[in-house]
Amino acid sequence: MIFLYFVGTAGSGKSTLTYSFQQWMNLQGYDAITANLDPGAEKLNYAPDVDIREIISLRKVMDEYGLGPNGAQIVCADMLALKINEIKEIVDGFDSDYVLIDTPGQMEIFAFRETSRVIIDILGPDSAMAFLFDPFLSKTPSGFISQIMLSATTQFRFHLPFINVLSKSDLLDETEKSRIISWVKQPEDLLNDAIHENPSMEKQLSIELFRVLESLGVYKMLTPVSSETMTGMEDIYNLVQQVFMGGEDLEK
Ligand SMILES: Nc1nc2c(ncn2[C@@H]2O[C@H](COP(=O)(O)OP(=O)(O)OP(=O)(O)O)[C@@H](O)[C@H]2O)c(=O)[nH]1
Ligand SMILES: [Mg+2]
Repeated sequence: MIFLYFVGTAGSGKSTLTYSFQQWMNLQGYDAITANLDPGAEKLNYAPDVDIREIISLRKVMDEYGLGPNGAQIVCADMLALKINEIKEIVDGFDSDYVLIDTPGQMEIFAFRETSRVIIDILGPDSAMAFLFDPFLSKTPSGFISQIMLSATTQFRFHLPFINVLSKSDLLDETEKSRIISWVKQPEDLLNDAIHENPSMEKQLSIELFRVLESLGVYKMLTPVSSETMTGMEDIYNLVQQVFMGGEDLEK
């Protein structure tokens, strides 16, 4: 069983991509289930095969402990870790090749909490993470750099095979897309555009910073995807296959 976690800032398209990637996989004849790990998801635009909301309710935790939504999310994250064996049993029951995991909207709750590591470890050793770059935040150099930092932080926390995807890429025009791709390929372009956006950034940023992050593999590659046009689904699949099977195709 391969576990693929979709992580990204609020509204970056995690839930939609979890579902559309499952649909793409199923169409190709691969076996994949979806699991929602967000106890606070008010409305999901798909019906996950495994749903944490059936076990833990954010609303109930808020009422019982007299907490606001963010405090309650943290309590839920801890509860989730305590109930992870129960969830693992449900997931294992599906005996699927792939488990696509939709993570909480407030990404820091998943990315920065120790409990997530416990959850990932217990669910299964073959895990990878896809970090979604929000297309609107990615349009400006400063927004793009913030997301590189977030992606890097997440990679350092989990030490898992990692892929960066440019989410909802159908919402960007060709010029915007190629500018973003050039930032990934040429750190000099990113630095120049950042300084052009705000000259005072020259003091805060240096090309060495981008070079270090690039050489660590933090943002070497950014794959444009879209749940709207189904762009990039095959790329995600191939990247994950490379990690776990050395590129060999799964049996359909
Ligand atoms: N055009 C376009 N819209 C998209 C795409 N993916 C998601 N959206 C829209 O973006 C909005 C947010 O998508 P979600 O999938 O709910 O994002 P999320 O990251 O799960 O959001 P939270 O869980 O609330 O953090 C919704 O209105 C989606 O319809 C895409 O590929 N293209
Ligand atoms: Mg969501």
